[in-house]
Amino acid sequence: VTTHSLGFPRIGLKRELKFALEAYWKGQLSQSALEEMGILLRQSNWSLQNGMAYIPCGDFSYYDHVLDMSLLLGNIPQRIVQKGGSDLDKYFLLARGKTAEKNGQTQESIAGEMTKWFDTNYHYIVPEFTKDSSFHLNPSRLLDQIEEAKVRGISAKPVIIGPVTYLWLGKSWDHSDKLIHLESLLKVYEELFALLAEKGLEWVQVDEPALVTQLSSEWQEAYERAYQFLQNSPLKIMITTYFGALRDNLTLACRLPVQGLHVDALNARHEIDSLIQNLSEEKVLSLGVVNGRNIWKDNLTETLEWLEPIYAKLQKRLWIAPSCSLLHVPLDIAFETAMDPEIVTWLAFAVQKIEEVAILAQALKKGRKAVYAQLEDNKKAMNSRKTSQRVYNAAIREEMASVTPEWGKRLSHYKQRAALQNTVLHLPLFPTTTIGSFPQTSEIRQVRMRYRKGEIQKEAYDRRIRQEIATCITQQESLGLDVLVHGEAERNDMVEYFGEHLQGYALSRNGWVQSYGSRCVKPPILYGDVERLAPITLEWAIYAQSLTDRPVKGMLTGPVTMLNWSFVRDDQPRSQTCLNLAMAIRKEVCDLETSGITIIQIDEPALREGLPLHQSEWDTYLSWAVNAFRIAANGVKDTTQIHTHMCYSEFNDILEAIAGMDADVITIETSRSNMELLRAFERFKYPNAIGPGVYDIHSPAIPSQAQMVRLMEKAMETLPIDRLWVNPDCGLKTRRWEEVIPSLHHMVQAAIQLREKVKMR
Ligand code: THG
Ligand code: ZN
Repeated sequence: VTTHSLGFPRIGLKRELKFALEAYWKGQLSQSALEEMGILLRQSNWSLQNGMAYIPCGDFSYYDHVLDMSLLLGNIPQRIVQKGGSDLDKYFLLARGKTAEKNGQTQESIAGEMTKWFDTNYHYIVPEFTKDSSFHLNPSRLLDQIEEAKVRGISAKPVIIGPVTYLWLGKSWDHSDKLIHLESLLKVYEELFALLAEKGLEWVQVDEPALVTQLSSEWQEAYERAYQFLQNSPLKIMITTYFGALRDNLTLACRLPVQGLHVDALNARHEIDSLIQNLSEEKVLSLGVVNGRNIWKDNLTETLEWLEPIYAKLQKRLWIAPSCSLLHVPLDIAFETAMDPEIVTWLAFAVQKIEEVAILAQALKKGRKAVYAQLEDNKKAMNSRKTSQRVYNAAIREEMASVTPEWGKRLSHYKQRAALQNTVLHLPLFPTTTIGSFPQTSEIRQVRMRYRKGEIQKEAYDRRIRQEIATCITQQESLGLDVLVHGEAERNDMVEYFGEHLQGYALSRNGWVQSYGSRCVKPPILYGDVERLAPITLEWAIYAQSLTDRPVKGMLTGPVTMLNWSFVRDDQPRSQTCLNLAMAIRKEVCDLETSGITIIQIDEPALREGLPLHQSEWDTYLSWAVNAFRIAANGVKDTTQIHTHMCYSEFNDILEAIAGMDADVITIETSRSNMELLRAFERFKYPNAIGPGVYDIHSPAIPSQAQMVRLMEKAMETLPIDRLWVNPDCGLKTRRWEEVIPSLHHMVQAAIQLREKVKMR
């Protein structure tokens, strides 16, 4: 049995790459020093994967591996090429853009679009195509890394994205058919494979995860064409699929004239028998047996029970690996010295997952006895997790069993509620608000960090946060906003923040996972039944409300987002974990209401990205996800106004579910799409109130009053004015006060102007 790894985290244990990149961008680090860091990280990654027979090469990236692929294929948009500069300059320009003043106010960014990598929390830069796209091989980066590996004696397996998936991931700017480019792309791949073979390489890993999605016959046929074209490749091709089962593409995948096929043996476990039958005798089958996306230890004995007969059948033809690239998990559990030691024994990060693959291979080759001690340790860990008092909470289980459909229903219909809320809230037409967070100064970040390290006492910390809340409220009052927020100075990442305050969650110190470019998240680990032991946000909300007569929104993260942005338990269905989270949040919602908070916002930015890859599973997911939101939100009186917030556009296909959430107000990201998104809401006849973002917070530009009036007038064409709110399109924590104050001033003035205009009509 041959072992391999599909890809490895590249950010570094202490996020070395992040800091090097950010210093380089600021001009504080030279290009050669940045590249020196790249060499160190690759070297370290290769040695950490040393137990594998084939080690990935080319999976390292300075920003994003899809962007690397665009460079490799010479697919750089003209607007970037025109700017000139080195390859690295162009690379970062396409990744991050550069905002340029135009006519003194509006700014133009030339960055590529970013979107989610399948159903993960990783974002890639979208390849761009037009009917005139052309490609050429630009292999120096990859070849350099291969040379580097060779010098170090690494048995490298280059990793690239396959031609069909590369096209599938991209966007056609002129709506021309992307598949017209297949032939010209294939010539570049052919040329690349010839070069790789010259380097003496044996295998190339060609990622084709699009094979786990629902493909039209055109795309299926593209697969046939692509690999028939490449079938005389001088090196062996391992097509890798992950994140799902092959389903309708199973026989297609087996038929492709390549030397190996990798499948996700967790998501496609039920297909493996059929794969073995369909795959011809000379082909290698690589099974992704260790979950590359979650952080639980694999049950090695169970996996072996299943794998041993397969090995007996396939012998040399069997390879094993993690299910996907380990990019989606943190690097090494060994450094989590502050975590509950019992929970640590249940976890495997990237380094440990490689070890697991190695142990499985040993057991297959030499018998379980050869790894007796490791298997016994693993059994102990499995048993500890299964029986731990930390996982089961009888009271919570009982409560969950008592949930009835009533819990998910408001008392009255939206129209009645809206009327009742008016009598309590007295909001003007076009009420103005923000999404929740205000700028996080480095000073306030430091205060949080020092409090966490025990360098600041609770009293001093509370005083400092209160001071920040007071400043934030004063600012909003003087700006004239109608519905205020406390500003979230006490929060780092929202999901991490709520994770820290809920029983059933463990937090890592160093569990960084790349989200995009130099940006990382530390997903909290939901290991057991979740319980809210004490109110979480109440104290801050009450304090903020005590400072003003205007309503202050309570600010919570919804159950679906908590689920999708955490590492969650795999011992029960996700739907049940989501419901469990919903009940904890519901308690917070009810406490806020009881304490006099009249508007409560429950954010669900991750609702859409949690959609299963296969459309046939959408309805089931949306049904339990929406239900969980409703359980969290709907324990309130009619007079309490529930808001929700979502970013990342493309709501068109899930509008029914969004309406099903029945929030009184939804604030969404629309400013960049110039309100296009609202058409969908109009077509669908979305029944409740909407705050279409009029201020693009992702840009440092200060939007003008006129610009925002224009956007709102566009919104008024499609939606009734008494159901429109005026707000930015996302939270303001990444912006600076100097940007936020004039922008919000313009926004409030825009609302005032709109009210005047309506009065005149
Ligand atoms: N929280 C979580 N997941 C997310 C988002 C989030 N996924 C999608 C989207 N938002 C990703 N966006 C970002 C934006 C900024 C950062 C990370 C993800 C970021 N991170 C800090 C960094 O890398 O320096 C670290 C933050 C920290 O100290 O905790 O800036 O909002 N869970
Ligand atoms: Zn947002």
